[in-house]
Amino acid sequence: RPRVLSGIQPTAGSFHLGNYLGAVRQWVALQESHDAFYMVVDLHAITVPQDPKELTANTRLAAAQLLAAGLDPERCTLFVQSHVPEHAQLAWVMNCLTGFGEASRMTQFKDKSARQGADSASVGLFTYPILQVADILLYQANEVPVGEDQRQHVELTRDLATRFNGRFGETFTIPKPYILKETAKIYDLQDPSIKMSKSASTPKGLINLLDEPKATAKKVKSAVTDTDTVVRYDVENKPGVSNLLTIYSTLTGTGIPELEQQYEGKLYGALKTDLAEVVVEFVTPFRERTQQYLDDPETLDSILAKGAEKARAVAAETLSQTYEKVGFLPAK
Ligand code: AQP
Repeated sequence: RPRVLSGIQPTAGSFHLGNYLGAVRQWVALQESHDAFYMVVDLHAITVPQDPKELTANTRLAAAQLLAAGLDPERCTLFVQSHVPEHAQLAWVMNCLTGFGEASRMTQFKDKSARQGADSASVGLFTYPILQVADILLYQANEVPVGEDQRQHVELTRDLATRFNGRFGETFTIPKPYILKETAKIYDLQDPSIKMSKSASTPKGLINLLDEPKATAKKVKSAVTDTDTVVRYDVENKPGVSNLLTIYSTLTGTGIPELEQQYEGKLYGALKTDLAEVVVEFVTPFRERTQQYLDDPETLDSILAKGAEKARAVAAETLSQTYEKVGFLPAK
């Protein structure tokens, strides 16, 4: 079976609809056909300041949400990044292989550091993509299911893997991004020109899956559309409506042309009211399942411990090959 690897940050507490539709939903599907490794990336989280207690709680919360979304520890390997020390170890080797200019071209760093003020951004935030390179290469992943915003980091991974293999001999599998066109980018409900994001979206533009369903319904109903009235998928001219159709279609499995037909002659209000119901139907059981996992932290921690053990077996093997290729004297 081909292997997949992906991760999600524990930062903000609740996942948002962009995280779910752009990434986690694909993770659930891929555990059926792939040897799947999924992790909560707490090392990535500390690239921006975190409250330690919140970080611990949010790491469990992220794992609980992944299980609630449908990850099955019998069918995939679910773990916490810091439980597998090889991530940081391989990242160092990869840091030393990356050009400063090459790292400076990563657009996510440019965006995030501009928001924080370039001088206060950490060096960790700058090297974040290289840690991601190590995450992927450690597992010899063939595919990396992510949203469009991560494509550049997978490209960097390909470049560095190719460079390492060329310089030291065949070591790493060259991975490919796995990005579904339809849900690659879910947009902010209030500003459909930007992606839905926990750091850039306003509260009204962001759907957090764990929020009160009533508040969520309200946000859907007040989503920005346009001055036209026709429900039609047209990203260029009708980005707001198109975004709503994407969300509707993915959550219900109804094709967009069918939805266009269903809302022919109806106004945006009808679409929004129905979509609000669809979203509430999705988030209500999701919230309940998440809470059930949180209510039993021992079981949750033991799932993560087993996952880390499985992950370490693979990661340790790759790291030891890498160290040998680089020429580190083996420890006796
Ligand atoms: N709007 C989105 N549409 C589609 N996919 C998205 N992803 C994030 N936003 C969207 C995908 O979610 C996965 C987990 O991402 P992450 O843990 O890196 O979260 P993030 O990128 O920190 O999420 P945000 O909200 O985008 O955070 P900020 O604002 O800090 O950048 C990834 O696969 C990502 O592609």
